[in-house]
Amino acid sequence: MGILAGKVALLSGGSRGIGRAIAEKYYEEGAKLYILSRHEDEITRAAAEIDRNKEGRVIGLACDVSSEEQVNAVIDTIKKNGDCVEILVNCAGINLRGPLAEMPMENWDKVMAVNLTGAFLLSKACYPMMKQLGRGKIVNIASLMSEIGRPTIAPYTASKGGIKMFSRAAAVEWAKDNIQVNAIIPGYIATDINVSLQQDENFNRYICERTPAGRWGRPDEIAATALFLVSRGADFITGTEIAVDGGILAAL
Ligand code: GCO
Repeated sequence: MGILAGKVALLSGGSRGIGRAIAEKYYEEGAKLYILSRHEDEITRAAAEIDRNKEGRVIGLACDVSSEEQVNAVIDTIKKNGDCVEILVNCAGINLRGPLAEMPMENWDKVMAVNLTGAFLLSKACYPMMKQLGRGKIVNIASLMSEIGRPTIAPYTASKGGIKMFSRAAAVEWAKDNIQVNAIIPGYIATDINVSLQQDENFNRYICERTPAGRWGRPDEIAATALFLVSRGADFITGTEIAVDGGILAAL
């Protein structure tokens, strides 16, 4: 039996990339999963693929995490199923790149809404269940951009700086409820969000040269840390960040 058997986990951004890898890892460890994405067919397909043993242990729900109404609808569904979320992974993230001087306000608002407001809404919505249960774990996916800047991604960088501090704020407020809140700082990971960067020869070379490990990271390497953070061994870890980045932060 896996270490998450009997536990219910809710993951935003669960259909692709890092969120998908974490969902697969938690599934292997026996959790019942609710995974979210804005796109209905994508999330239904992902749920069916993750639920390899066809146990009905993965439920895909369409949800725009920046909508309080849609987040509350997800929580209602979970409660109607008689489930209680013990683990929340805030992974939904978008990046709209472009020079700051020309950045449309719409792009700023969208990135903030998904990357930052989404984590706030989901955390707030899950809190009563965790409090009632007497324990909970929240893992927020931050970024190198929680620590450093890079041109052309100002909204993303601001949102990821924000998620780090939101994570700490929730951690100190909910520690008394036995809820641990931490963030992971992924380095450059080979996922859909970074396809254009990997295809850009110069950028790709830059990343491989600047990352001491000499390569892009894999989503399953983030998932391994996301599993540790929700395990019993991490019960006294809260309000902190773990970089899984091949050493790039140490080197920059
Ligand atoms: C970028 C990327 C980011 C990073 C990631 C690093 O443009 O730099 O889009 O998504 O890959 O956040 O931690």
